[in-house]
Amino acid sequence: MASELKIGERVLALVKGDITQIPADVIVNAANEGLTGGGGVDGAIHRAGGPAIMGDLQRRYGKRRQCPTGSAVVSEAGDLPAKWVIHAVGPRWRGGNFLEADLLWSAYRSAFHMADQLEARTVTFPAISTGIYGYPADKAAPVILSALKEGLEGAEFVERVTIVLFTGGPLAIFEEALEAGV
Ligand code: AR6
Repeated sequence: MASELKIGERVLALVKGDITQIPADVIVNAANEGLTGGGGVDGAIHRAGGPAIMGDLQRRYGKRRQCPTGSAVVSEAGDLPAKWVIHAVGPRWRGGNFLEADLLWSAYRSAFHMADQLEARTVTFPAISTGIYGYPADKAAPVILSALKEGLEGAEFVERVTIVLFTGGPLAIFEEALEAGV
């Protein structure tokens, strides 16, 4: 099964693991619109990174901060093995007729663009929206892979993007989608 796609000198890779344990210039978080922290990967990132992340979000974006679905913001990474965390907000799955694919695409493209502007060379992404927000992994995988492929094709700095899947099921689904062609 394919776990890497080469795009010229650049690479889109899939790995199984805990995103908080993998060093990268930028770690992308699956956040909510209020940037309040929460469960899933968001909880894990704030726990592992420590209070510096929330403190920095507060400083940059204020108490009433809002990050609309499909967009992203940046903070420092605290104790995580990264320079920055980019907090991207994916859509809740509502059956597929509520622009979910467009919003998921936009969350990935916004986060990617921000990482490239920060001159990141390595970026890790979780499978945004596919946990608490209920987006089926088999429907999310082609959207996510093509958004990141397009990002890599136009990148100035980003050389390696890794999608970190927490469990084996989603990893197999992403591998299959990569194999099927992006
Ligand atoms: N490393 C990598 N992936 C992980 C990790 C981890 N440590 N932990 C979970 N995942 P979710 P969402 C996977 O629910 O669906 C929060 O409360 C998980 O298995 O984290 O976008 C936010 O504050 C799944 O495949 O994010 C929002 O309110 C994927 O990460 C809401 O959840 C995304 O699952 C966002 O929901």
